[in-house]
Amino acid sequence: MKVLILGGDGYLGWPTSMHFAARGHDVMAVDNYLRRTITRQTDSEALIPTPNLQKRAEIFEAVSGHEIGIEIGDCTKYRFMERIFSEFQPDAVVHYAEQPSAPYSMMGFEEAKETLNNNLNVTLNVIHAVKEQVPDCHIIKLGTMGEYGTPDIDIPEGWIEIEHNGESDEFLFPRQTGSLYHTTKIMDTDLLWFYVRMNGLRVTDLMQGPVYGLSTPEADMDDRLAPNFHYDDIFGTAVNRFLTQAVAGIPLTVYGEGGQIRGYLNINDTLQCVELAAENPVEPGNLRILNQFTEIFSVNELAEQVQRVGNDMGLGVDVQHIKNPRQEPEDHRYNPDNSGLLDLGLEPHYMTDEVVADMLERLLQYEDRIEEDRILPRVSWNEDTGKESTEAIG
Ligand code: USQ
Repeated sequence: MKVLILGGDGYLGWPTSMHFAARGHDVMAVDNYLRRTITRQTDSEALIPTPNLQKRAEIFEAVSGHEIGIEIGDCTKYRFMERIFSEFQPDAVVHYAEQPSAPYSMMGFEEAKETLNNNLNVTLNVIHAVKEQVPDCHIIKLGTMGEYGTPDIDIPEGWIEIEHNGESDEFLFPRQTGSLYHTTKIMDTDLLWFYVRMNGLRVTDLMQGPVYGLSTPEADMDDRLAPNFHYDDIFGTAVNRFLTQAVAGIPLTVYGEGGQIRGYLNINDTLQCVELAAENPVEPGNLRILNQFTEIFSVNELAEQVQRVGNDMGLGVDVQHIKNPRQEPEDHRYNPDNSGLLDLGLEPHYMTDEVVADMLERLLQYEDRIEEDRILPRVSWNEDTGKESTEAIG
């Protein structure tokens, strides 16, 4: 397959590019380093230094023999996207080219506007470039489990049958998120669904939960091929943050009561899921929605596991509940379906104690690089409570 990866420099985009290339696909990775720019501006750079995309591709080719084509450019510019699609003629495009941080999107007006403009413009450009240049190309879009919010009913994979006045029909599941970033993903889904109906595009929208991990078979071939691993409050996700905090001897930062439940997955399972989606394209005129996670944990359960494994390794891990900087339910129902990807053949990598211990061991190598002032929340959903957000509450 010819696979175009948009956002190829990202935490998931780079490992995905290597994964497809290592399996013999013809890969082109595109990025404009937006995440690197924002992480510099917000003092949130990745833990492990990573060379630029061109250099990573050279290193990967030297160690694996597989080539990855690189284009540096802005996917919000339609002429650039039109050229890439027309020259490369992809069979599948994997669209990761979005501002991925919920806290960043909640910092203020400029960050909200940047998130909205970037995410929606890239999605619209992908849709039009496919429609006009390669109408048969399968669009694989990374959405988020956060699109559904935490409703008091079971969460299906995208669609719900609704009965009204004695009739019934199928609709997109009602969605209500907890951040502007997550809201842009709902808007993406609506845009894609519109063009699927109007133009018969083929689209898979992957509703992904928070991802953890820093090791994949290809990334492990050379330290310089590591994913962009973030542990700060803006770009780091819960598990990666807790692991880093355990290594740095900082109490694990559970926000509020810690009863927030999400569906998590190992970075290796993201790679499998995207590959399974690409290998099993939907027919034209279909929007397939798959929930992409393998295990469900509360924040408290994650903290307890990292603490237990860390203590077994002699790290002396504490857990601290701090005031939640976000507006989100801390005690709620969560029962999402995730059978679609398992039916396609996903073989999950579960978060066993051994997996946690391996990640801690790996992070110990970078202990000296951890900057403690990036750990406590610097962004609050509610400006008035921002200053209080770092207070310990228990
Ligand atoms: N949390 C803590 N302590 C921390 C960090 C997070 O208690 O130090 C809590 C959060 O309040 C939240 C949960 O852990 O309840 C998950 O937070 P997260 O930062 O791991 O994930 P989130 O901000 O929701 O976003 C991440 C990715 C995003 C992706 C999303 C999937 O950054 O790109 O879309 O996970 S999901 O959460 O299912 O919407």
